[in-house]
Amino acid sequence: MDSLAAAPGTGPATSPLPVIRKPRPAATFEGLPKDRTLVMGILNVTPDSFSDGGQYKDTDSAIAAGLRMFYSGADIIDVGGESTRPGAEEVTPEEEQRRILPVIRALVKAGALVSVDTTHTSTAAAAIEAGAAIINDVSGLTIEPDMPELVARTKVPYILTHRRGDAKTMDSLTDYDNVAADVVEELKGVRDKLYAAGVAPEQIIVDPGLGFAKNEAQNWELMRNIHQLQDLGHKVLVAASRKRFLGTLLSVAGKAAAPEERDAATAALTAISAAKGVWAVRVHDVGPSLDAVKVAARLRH
Ligand code: PMM
Repeated sequence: MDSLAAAPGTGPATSPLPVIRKPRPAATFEGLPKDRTLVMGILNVTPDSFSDGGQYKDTDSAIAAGLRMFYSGADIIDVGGESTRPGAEEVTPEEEQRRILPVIRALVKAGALVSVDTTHTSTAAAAIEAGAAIINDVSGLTIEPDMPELVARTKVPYILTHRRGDAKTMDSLTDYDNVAADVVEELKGVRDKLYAAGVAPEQIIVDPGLGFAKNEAQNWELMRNIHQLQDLGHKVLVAASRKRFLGTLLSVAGKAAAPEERDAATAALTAISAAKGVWAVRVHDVGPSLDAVKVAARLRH
């Protein structure tokens, strides 16, 4: 059996690395299932992500968590090295790459389809070199102007997330006339920058950016009107997993539910998103969402 990392690759889920199966050819974007909504598992290799804080802060435990998600059926593993939660501190691209590149290489070697969650062009380029097949950029192109050129040149799918401002300012930028219509208009504006750089329409996946410059009511309003994003003609990704608006919904005696208490509500939103025909959901807890998308697919067909 080939080992993917320096650490021994045996043992149950509680040991540093799960059993590592034989390396397989990496999955391809074109090879993803087309008869149901896809499940993207979240792998934040950060010490400060809001919802799984500190869980995967070293390479081996991150690889182990990614492999567990892959073997439990995640279609895509989304690997990120910088927390994007409101108020988070920025990390340098060098530190971000130090965290994520070994993890990406190991998951690709195991046969997983990996997306890279980054706002930095240099990190996206290095991740593609390491085998990542999708760029997941939550910046909405507000940070690095050369990202469209990289997307055009590499021809990889690109997740275009709606947002306003940065991690420090977004919570104060929630004035919309009509949140769904405004998000669609603003996404169109950013999409035009991608088109101008030569990115093809089928490369673009749009994301409403739940929680990024949206208050609780606006997140629900966007979920209710997700068809308006679908009408843009691109694939749509919904990333609601463990977000603050779910914590607020599930509050008890005025106290928001903790992130790890939001997984059932996340799976409920996955089922609803899948019933609405979105392309993919991005979630922390892969198993229940995978069941939910199968239920929705069975009902639809
Ligand atoms: N949210 C976070 C991180 N990455 N990517 C996309 N495409 N959409 C999102 O809404 C999104 C994202 C922040 O949440 P996390 O800390 O749980 O990863």
